Amino acid sequence: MNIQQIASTPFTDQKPGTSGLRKKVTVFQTPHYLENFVQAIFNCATELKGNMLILGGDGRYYNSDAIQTILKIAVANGISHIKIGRGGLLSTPAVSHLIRKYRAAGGIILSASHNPGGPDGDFGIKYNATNGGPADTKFTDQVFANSMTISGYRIAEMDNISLATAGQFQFGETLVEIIDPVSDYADLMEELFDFGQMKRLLGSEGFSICFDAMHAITGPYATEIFQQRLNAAAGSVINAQPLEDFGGGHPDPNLIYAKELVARLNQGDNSPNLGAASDGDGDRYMIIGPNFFVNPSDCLAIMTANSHLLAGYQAGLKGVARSLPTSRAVDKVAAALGIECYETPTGWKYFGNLLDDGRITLCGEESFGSGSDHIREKDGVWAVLFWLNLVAIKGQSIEEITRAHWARFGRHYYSRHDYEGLDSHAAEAVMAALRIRVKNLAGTHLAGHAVSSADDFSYTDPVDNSITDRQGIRIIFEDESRILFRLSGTGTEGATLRLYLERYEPDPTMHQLETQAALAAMAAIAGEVAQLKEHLGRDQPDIIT
Ligand code: G16
Repeated sequence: MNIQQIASTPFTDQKPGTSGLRKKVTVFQTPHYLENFVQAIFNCATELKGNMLILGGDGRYYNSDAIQTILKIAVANGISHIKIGRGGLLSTPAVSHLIRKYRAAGGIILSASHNPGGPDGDFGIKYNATNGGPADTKFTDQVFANSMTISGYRIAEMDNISLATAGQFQFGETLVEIIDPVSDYADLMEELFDFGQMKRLLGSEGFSICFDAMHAITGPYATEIFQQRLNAAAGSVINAQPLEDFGGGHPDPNLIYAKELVARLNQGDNSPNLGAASDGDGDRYMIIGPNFFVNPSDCLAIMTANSHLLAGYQAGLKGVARSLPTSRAVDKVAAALGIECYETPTGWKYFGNLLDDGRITLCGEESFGSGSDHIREKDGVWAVLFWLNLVAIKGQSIEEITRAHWARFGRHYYSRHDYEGLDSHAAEAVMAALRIRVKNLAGTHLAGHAVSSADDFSYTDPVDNSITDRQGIRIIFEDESRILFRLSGTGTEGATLRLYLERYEPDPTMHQLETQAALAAMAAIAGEVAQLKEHLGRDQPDIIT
């Protein structure tokens, strides 16, 4: 096997964000761009040498090309065994599981998650470590530093291999295996949930589901699990074929982008009983019932309150965690259960230590993600199975389960307002001004609402004591309402300011309000405190979820 050493010069913009390096496809196509970054990963993850690597992606445009390139660099860097999903496909949760199951040293996932794909769309690359979870900030900082000084990369001189069918190839010292992307993951799901119970429900008169794979990675997974293993009716999984451009859609499972699903669920008596959608790489999900949406923060709280009913979680929960901007609905449940509830910065990587240290069993985020200690990623299909199994056990609808939860724990009205495509300097100016403003807010009143505390969130990891600061401005009111501001770390163009609004309502007679109406006072306070109109020239968000 001939190994070439190719000289290259550093790119200055290869700093990973909330979840890996995300850029336009055209940026990744720049000569040496992908190669430099991948070599920087191998330079830092020295444990990969002589060990196993898992490799796959969400099937978006450039996925197959990138896999061939990464494979050649991996061979040249002495990786002894590489497992690649057939067709170059692997969901993010499946990669996490495969790393753990086969004791691989790490995994490379090609995805820009819920961002659109295609030649003018987005691409991304993430590295997951030996525990199966997203590499921590210490590692991604090292990769960034390495990318800034890199002088070249090693690449094996070999032809492209066929990814189309399962099989094995030997290249020098490296065994390359093309594997079924679905079966190991589907087997794991059978261990965690009661497939018999769900089969009976799906076989009963008048019960049906609709899973919208949004032409992204979960199509093959959902088809195998729901239609083959659980006998859901043919056609229960829609948009099941992964496409390079996601069919021109935006593979983000929310009420705005999962339009076809929402229309099917809102067609009266003929509506399926449970609707679900998942994103580009299969870690996000949305759950809806007929004319009823469950916000992701409530999802985590409801899962926490009911997990003891599910086969895989009957031993009880060690603890739970949520990211800072996720509503505090789960905090109420944790308090009732007498378990710890951790508050982390945004980014699944911050749950890794808590999971590895056995401190938590469930965790989740407002950004349509929930997960458990079965892997080290959030997991869309797992979450949908959790809900389906819960419906089978309780014999209640999604809406009934959610309303009963609110009646018991109170309702957290919650919404996220996104201001997209901002000039980065203007967005930074909003945050800089807020950092100053919050210093003096505690003990004051904003539009008649008493502020109990206000700060820029700093997180001390209880396991390794590492400190991550400047993670978001939070203003907390005496009535338990909250306002938070932070900049997104996953965009590829300009900046996105996220404003998170929350109001706690313990009184069940007040649980019927429309969400935006319930949060109108908080939205007005937020606009005033951050002087959004003055800084951004806008007073309305682009996206409300
Ligand atoms: C990623 C992270 C999540 C985070 C989300 C949004 O999800 O894994 O932890 O909540 O981005 O991040 P931001 O608010 O910085 O845009 P995904 O599904 O995009 O990989």
